[in-house]
Formats: sequence, C-alpha cells, structure tokens
Amino acid sequence: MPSPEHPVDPKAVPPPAHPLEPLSPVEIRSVVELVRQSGRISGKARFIVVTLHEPPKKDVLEFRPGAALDREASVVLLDNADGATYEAVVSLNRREIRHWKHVPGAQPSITLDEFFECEEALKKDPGFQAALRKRGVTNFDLVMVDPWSEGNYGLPGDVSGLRLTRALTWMRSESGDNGYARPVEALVAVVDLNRMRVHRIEDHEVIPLPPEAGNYSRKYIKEFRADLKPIEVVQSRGPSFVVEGTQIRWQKWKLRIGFTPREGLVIHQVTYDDAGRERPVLYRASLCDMVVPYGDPHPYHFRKNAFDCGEFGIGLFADSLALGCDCLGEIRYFDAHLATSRGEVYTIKNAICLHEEDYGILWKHMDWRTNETEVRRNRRLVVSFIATVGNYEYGFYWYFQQDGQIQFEVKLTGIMHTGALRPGESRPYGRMVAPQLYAPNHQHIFNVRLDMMVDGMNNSIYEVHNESDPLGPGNPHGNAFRSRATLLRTESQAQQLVDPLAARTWRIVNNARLNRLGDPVAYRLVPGDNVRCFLHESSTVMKRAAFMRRHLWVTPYHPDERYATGDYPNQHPGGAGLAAYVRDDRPIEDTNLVLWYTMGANHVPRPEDWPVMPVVHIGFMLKPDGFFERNPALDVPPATPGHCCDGDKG
Ligand SMILES: [Cu+2]
Repeated sequence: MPSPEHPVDPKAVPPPAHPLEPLSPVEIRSVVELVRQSGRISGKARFIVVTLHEPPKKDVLEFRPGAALDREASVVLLDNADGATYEAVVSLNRREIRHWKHVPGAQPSITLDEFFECEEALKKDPGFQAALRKRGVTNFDLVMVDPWSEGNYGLPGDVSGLRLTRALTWMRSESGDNGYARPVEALVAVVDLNRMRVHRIEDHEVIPLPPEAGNYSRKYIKEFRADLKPIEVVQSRGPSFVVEGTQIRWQKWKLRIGFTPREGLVIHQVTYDDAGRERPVLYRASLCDMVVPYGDPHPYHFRKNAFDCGEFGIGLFADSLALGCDCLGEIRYFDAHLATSRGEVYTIKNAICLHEEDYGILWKHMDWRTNETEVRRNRRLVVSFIATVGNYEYGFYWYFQQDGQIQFEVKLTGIMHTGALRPGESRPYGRMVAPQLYAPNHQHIFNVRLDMMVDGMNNSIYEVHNESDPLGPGNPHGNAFRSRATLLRTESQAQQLVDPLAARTWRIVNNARLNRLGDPVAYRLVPGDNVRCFLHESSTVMKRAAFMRRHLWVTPYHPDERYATGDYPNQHPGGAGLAAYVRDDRPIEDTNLVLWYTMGANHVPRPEDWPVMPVVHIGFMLKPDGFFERNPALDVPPATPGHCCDGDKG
C-alpha cells in the first residue's frame, strides 16, 4: 500500500488491466527516470534490463479486474565506468527504489546497442584494420562484425573481470550481399565492451576469403519458378479469437501473453473451459535459455557457443513482423516495449503474431457398413515470434488445439555460421557447403521452463515407459507389453533422458482431482525429436549450461529460480542455474512443479542448407491424459465440403 510519504501519483502511471501486463512505454520511462533521479549510478551506466517484476503468484491468482495493482519493475544496470552490475526493483506506485543490490562478479547480457557500437569501434581500430589489410581488405564499409560471447574456459584471460566480446568478421563483396559467404577465418577481435575498444587481436593465420557469393535475396535470383498459383486463406467473418489487452480467448482456451528481453514471448495462465469450469494447465511457460555449441576444436572455433537468451536476450532480437511475416489469414499483432541500454523505449512493432491455422484433420471415422463419414478439421491457435540472432533465425511457436493439446515448436532457419578453408582442405568437424566455405557441426539446444498447474497448484510427476513382459505362463505368446509409471519423488530422480525406443513420456498429475475413472487428472509431456549433447561432461560449456546434460529436470517452484543457466550466464564460470537449483535434492511430490525440458536439434550441415537454410522443426507436446472424460473435441462442428470448418453454413 502507498505510504503517506510516497503518495501515488495517479497521472504518472496509467493503470494496467492485469498484474502480468508487460511494462508500458510510459512505465518504462518512469522506471528509467526514477533510477536516474536516485543518483545511484553514474552517467556511464547502461540499462541492461527493464522489465515487469512479476507479482507473487498468489496475488496474480487472486486478482480480480478493477482491483488495485502494485506495479514494479526489475532493472539490471551496468556501470561502464567501473564495470559494476546492479539489480533494482522499482516501485512505480510509490515512485521509489524498493530494492537495490550490487552483484559482484556478474556480467550482464550483451545489449543490442553494444552490437552496433562494437562494430563501429572495431572498424576504426588501426590494429583490426591492419589485420584486414593483411587479407587484402581495404574497403571497411563492407566489413560485418558479429560480437559473439566470450564464454569462460577458466583460462587466464577469462578471469580478468573485463566485459569482453569476441568479434568475428565477414566481408560483403558489395553492399547488401550475403556477407556470411566470406568469413574472415582465424581472426578474432576481443573487445572490452566497458571501454568499447580492442582488448586484443587473435590472428591465427591468413586464409583466403572463399571465392563464391552466396546470395538468396530476390535481387540476386535471376529466374523464379513460374508454375505457382496462389493459395489464399480467407476468413471473411474474421478470426475466432477475442483479444482483451494481453489476454486471448479462443474457443475453450484462455491465455495471457507477455514479453521479456531475455525470453521473448511468455505464455501465462493457460486455462481450458471444461463445461463451464475454467481448468488451469500452465501458470507460465517460456524459452528460458538456449545454447548453440559448435563442435570444432580449432583455436579459432572452440569458443563458439552462443547462449542466445542468457548472454544476449532473445527478446531484444525479435523481428518486427511488419517487415515480413510467415503467417496466413487474419492476423493480430502485438508490439513489444523494451528499453535500450541508454534507457530509451525500444518498441518492436508487431513482435508477436497471433492467428489461427488449419492443421489437417482433427479426427475421422467412416462407418464402412453405412458409408457415413464423420471428419473434423483441426484448427489451432498460433502465438509466435521470430528472432534474428546474428546469422540465424529462430521462430518460436505455441500452438493450442481443439483437443486440449498444447504444442511448442521452434523453427530454425537463416544462415549457417561459416568458416573458410584453403583450396582442397576439409575438416572432420563440419561440412563443406560451397568452395572453400565450411560450416562446422553444431547443436541448437533449448530449455523451456514450464510452471505447471494441472487443474490446480499441487502436482506430481511420473516417468512412463513401455516394457515387454518376460515370456512365461502369463505371457506364453510373447505379445504382452505394458506401460509402467514410476513416481519421481525428488529432483535427482526427475533428471531424465528421452527414450524414444521405450516411448518414454512424463505424466504430470493432480492427486487432488480424480477423473470419473478414479485416476488423478493429468497432462503428459511428449518429447519430439531430440538428441543428447555431444560435449564432454567435463567441458566448461557443459558446466555453464548444465541443463544440456538431461532432457527433463523438475524443481519445486521458487520465485528466484527462473533460468536454466542462472541469472548471469555471460562469462560465468559455471555451476549456476539448474545445477545449483537441484543441489539440495528437494522433494517434488504434491507441490507446485516447474518442468525444465531440454531439446536439441543436431545440425550436421548440408550443402542444401546453404546459402539460407530450409526450416528445421523441433518441439514437444503437452497432451491431456485423463484430464478430460473423453475426446474433448466431439463438439467441433463438421466442415462444409470443400471448405475449412466454417461451423454454421450461414
Ligand atoms: Cu544449425
């Protein structure tokens, strides 16, 4: 409640409709102003993060429309003057800093501003220019610099306390062509981002630039195939969803969307209306980190392993879909409001896309005696965003289906990370994709944090797999197999790998709610394609991203445990995040469960992935498993022949 010394200024902060609404531009400006006015930072401080400080779960669940809200922001600051990192919680209602902490040794994520400033500074650096001249480069306007994260290998330079980035370089052959076709191999400029100047140049050897262009944009394609006729998705009466602020209602689903600089799209408070009863499934879901470890041990390549959420902030790199969206039909966009490191409002127009799509058939049966056919179209609600992180694109899609399924999918595309080799050379750690152009093997490993709420707050989790019965009197013909469920009682028991050969899934149950068959209601986590991480257990990257060691982790909810790699993975030596969260091996029975699902896309490059990579899909599903009494999609109306599920035929 506001105190008499700190009255609420009603004009300062327009009231949001819900406690989970992301900060508005006005709120972001107020936060920046309050931090500046506090006099606690120098003029050289950067705002690394300005985002909603989510209220306690209890307050959110008990919130009723119109009730007063205590709006707070989480802020991370970096003072370039002395390299110190600060965390703050700013109360917008009280217009005060409620919490302030210096975080010794923390190196916050690299901001978008630093990307641009680093490139600019490097191009002017005489040592960097000299290294490029050695390679015949004289036009520095065509130089592209991508600041990769430095990582931490426990080597002498890694414990300097400096804020470093490894700037890798490519050469365009003309303005607007694909520079990633010409990597400047074996040259790394390590830049001190606090001073924004070169810390050291690592010049391993001079390798010629690959000879070929690798262009894909329309201006370079001489002839397009001519036999394509249009497919048009028409929703003449508009979409079936309703949007109120950041809440979306679609058929029986209700959910809320949020957006943070680190995670991008966040899905909040997912419920399903089951015959008038609003039944929760998820409290909060997001991609909480990802790592792309590269598999080449060469001195130039071994440090490549980008943590795109934790070291950079994938939300900051979200595309404005105003510039091109891959969705068809009636689309509703949402803007994302973030802050630049200089404390200005940074709005990504149309960052989140909401639409419906036809997804084949939902269910079908023909009674072959009567020739009566019943078939329903599967329509799903899609909430997505796409991030461009340097050379790569990641599309993140949440799908909600009429049969109660939730699916998460990542679409990987964009341009592969490349290296150059001498004519005739190759390497066992990657693939040649064009003459003298090499793409190293790598994996894209994602961790999705799922704060579950299956029909209520307290859930338990079972590992479920199939087993064949032994041959014997009970199984004389060798056909008997069963599904076996094992309760996972502690965090250590819940550290699991996928096992597709045993059809392993995980069942999240609510023991306080039984279905009509007497079983606890449940949702099932069903893995999609997955792979193990091929880094050695003892590697520093594995220590820094311990989530890669297992596909499933389960923890009891704790408000401070939000990221699989910890709060500050940039240049961190390892041991934070999940590795630390599970250290006490806490019990996980009948409590608020958080699932951390790891999934990996293994990328051994193909020539066909060059110059721009056709989309690769990876994901998982949450399927109702005794949550409903029967197929909940019997009431989906039949489609009119030749049309997609119009419901009524009016
Ligand atoms: Cu890849």
